[in-house]
Amino acid sequence: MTVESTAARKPRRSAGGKAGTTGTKRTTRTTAKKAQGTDPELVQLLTPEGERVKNAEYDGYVDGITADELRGLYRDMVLTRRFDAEATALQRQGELGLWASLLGQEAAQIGSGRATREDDYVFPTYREHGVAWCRGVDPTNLLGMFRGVNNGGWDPNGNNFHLYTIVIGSQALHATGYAMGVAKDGADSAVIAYFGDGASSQGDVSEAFNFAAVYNAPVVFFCQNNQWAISESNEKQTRVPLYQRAQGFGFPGVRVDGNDVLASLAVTRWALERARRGEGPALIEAYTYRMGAHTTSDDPSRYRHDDERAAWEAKDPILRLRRHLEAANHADEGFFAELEAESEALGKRVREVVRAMPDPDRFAIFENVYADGHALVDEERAQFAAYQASFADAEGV
Ligand SMILES: Cc1ncc(C[n+]2csc(CCOP(=O)(O)OP(=O)(O)O)c2C)c(N)n1
Ligand SMILES: [Mg+2]
Repeated sequence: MTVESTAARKPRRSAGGKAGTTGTKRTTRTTAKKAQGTDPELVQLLTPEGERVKNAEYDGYVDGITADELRGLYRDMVLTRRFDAEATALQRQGELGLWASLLGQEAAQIGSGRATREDDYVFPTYREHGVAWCRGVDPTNLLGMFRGVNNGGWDPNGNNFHLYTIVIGSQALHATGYAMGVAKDGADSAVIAYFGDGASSQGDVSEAFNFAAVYNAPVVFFCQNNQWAISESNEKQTRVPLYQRAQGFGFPGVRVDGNDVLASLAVTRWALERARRGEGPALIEAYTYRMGAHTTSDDPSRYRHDDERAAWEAKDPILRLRRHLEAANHADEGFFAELEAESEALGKRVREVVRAMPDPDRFAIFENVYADGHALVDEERAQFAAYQASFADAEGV
């Protein structure tokens, strides 16, 4: 594909960016304005109105996309959003201890997730429900940890989708190490590490960038810049646009419209393909917005204004693809109605499965700490057993 080879010769974007020179005065307001589609640094293929715009560098990665595939991306986003809403509701009903919603980030996740190949390996944070969906992890498996009934919920090697990682940024190192192993094996698969804007401040992420660059590891760093790290805004994380960080480490960085599923797909394909060809790491900054709270324990009204959310609502990732599908006559009412029914059925299944999840054995937490057991763990188990037995209604301990 010509565009691929052009992109390979000119892996760029981090070099020569302008916004870094704007210094420290970037405000949330200007940042939000830049993402309207007028930002020359932002790769966008679909405007918020659903209009397909040309991009000489990245069009080639999605040129052959069929109406069926576009409907598929739409379906992925709708079902992921529905699953996510259901999980939030389940937490409110006391069925989950916590939930980290992906609301607003569906395009970044579905676009990048659908760009991965089966043999690629994905290292997520705790919010990548859309990527999990693309990898074929049953969504109900994501809920066990949030209900507190297991420590993970799926076999990472089953779908090449690592367990959720709560320790911010640490998975960037895991992914880089894994990618170095892939290269040593001589395989042509790639690795992708997800993390957030806040994680970019972690030493682990900088260390991962450097190792990946120096060892030319086939890893794509996919940073979802959702503008917030709990209550900390972008301005507290970086003085340059995040994608420009890559330049200092010696690999390309691209800022993509993370609310544009087509652009997210194209840019991630570009990065994964060059990694597979042995051209090393790339950083993708998916510029998006966390529409909901950080988690169900958070109240964003305490640190951000409603008008900011409203501005991003106008750039909704699902709405823009719907507009595009409708304008191009790629989907009729029957398609949308069927999808609505499918969403309902998914919601029902999620509710039923969660409520039926068995409580874990209360001593399971002491298992798998050491392969051959350990005196300290034995002592703690005995202490815990004595504590449990001290309850008046204790039975079977
Ligand atoms: C090493 C570490 N420090 C702090 C935390 C607490 N913490 C949990 S989420 C979070 C913010 C992460 O923000 P970002 O990387 O932007 O990801 P987002 O939640 O926005 O997706 C923090 C500080 C943690 N889990 N791990
Ligand atoms: Mg964030």
